[in-house]
Amino acid sequence: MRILVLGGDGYLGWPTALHLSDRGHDVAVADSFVRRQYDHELGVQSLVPIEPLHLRTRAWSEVSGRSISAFVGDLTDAEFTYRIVREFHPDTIVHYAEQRSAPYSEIDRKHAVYTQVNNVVGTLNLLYAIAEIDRDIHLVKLGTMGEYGTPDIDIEEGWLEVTHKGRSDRMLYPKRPGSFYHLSKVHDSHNIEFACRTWGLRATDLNQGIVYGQQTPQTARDPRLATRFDYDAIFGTVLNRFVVQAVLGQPLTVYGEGGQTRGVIDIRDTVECIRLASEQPAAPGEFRVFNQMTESMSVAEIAKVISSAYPQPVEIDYLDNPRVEAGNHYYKVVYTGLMDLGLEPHRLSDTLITSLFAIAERHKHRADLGALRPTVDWRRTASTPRPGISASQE
Ligand code: USQ
Repeated sequence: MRILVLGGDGYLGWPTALHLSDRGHDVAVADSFVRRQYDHELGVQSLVPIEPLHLRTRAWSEVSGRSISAFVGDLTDAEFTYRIVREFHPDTIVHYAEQRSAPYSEIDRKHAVYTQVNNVVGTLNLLYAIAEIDRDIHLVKLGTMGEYGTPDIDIEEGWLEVTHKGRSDRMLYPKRPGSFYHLSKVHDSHNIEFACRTWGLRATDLNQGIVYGQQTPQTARDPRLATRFDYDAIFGTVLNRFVVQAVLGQPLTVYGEGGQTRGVIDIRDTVECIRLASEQPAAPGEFRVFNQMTESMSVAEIAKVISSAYPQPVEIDYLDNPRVEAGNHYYKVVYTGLMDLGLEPHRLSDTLITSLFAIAERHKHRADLGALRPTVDWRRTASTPRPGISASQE
């Protein structure tokens, strides 16, 4: 199968491209390198060093004998988007090419506007490109569990059967997201569903939970194939951050009392979910939704798991929550769709945590302690992400 991975230079896009290539697919990646620019903007870097894309693809062909071609450009540039779809002519497009940090989108007006324009317009250009070039292309789009928020009822897989005043309908599950970033994915989901209904496109929307881990069997084959490991308060996600904080001898930063519960997933399962969804596509006209997570845990539980797995004593700091989110809430999610396609989940285990500690230990000299504390406050309309660094992007 020919698969085009958009955002193929990122934390998950790169390992996904390798996994699909390893499984015999013809893979191309497209990326604008904006993720690397956010590092410059915020004055941070991935804990694990990463190679430029052209060296990554060269290393992969040396190691595997397989080639991955690369396109450089931005999906908000419609001409670029049409060109890559026409030139590579994929069977499947895996779409990771979005600004994916909630805190980044909450820095100030500029970052909120940037996030929504970048994500929504990029996806809209892509939908038009598919509709005009080949409606049979299957779109596999990365959404987020955060689209749902934390409703006081069970979370279904994308759709909800509603009975209201004696009548029933199958409706998109109501969304109550918790940041302008998460909202951008809600808008995408609605646009994609509309495109499926109107133009007969086939799409899978993957509502992914918080990813943890840094290695897949393919990235582990050569240090030049490594993917990012973010630990800063803007792009680092909770479990990976706690691992790095423990290794640095810093307190784990639990926001609020840590009762907020989220779906989580191992990076090795992420790449496998993409393969399964690609190889078993949605039907023409179908907007298929899967909840891409393998277990749920509260932030306090994650902190406990990390602190008990680490051999030295670990302190936990309960900080005033900079976000606006429910602290203690009901959380029950259906996530059977991907298992029905064949996913065999890796649950969070001591082995994985120990190997993450080892990765963090190896690179801890690259860490910047000043990047650990949260600086973006949801209640304010303008935050300074790093003292001394003024964020500017539009
Ligand atoms: N949190 C802490 N301490 C920290 C960092 C985070 O308590 O040091 C808490 C947050 O308040 C939040 C939870 O941990 O309740 C998750 O935060 P996160 O930064 O790990 O993840 P989030 O902002 O939700 O975003 C990440 C990815 C995003 C993806 C999302 C999946 O960056 O792209 O969509 O996870 S989900 O969380 O299911 O929406």
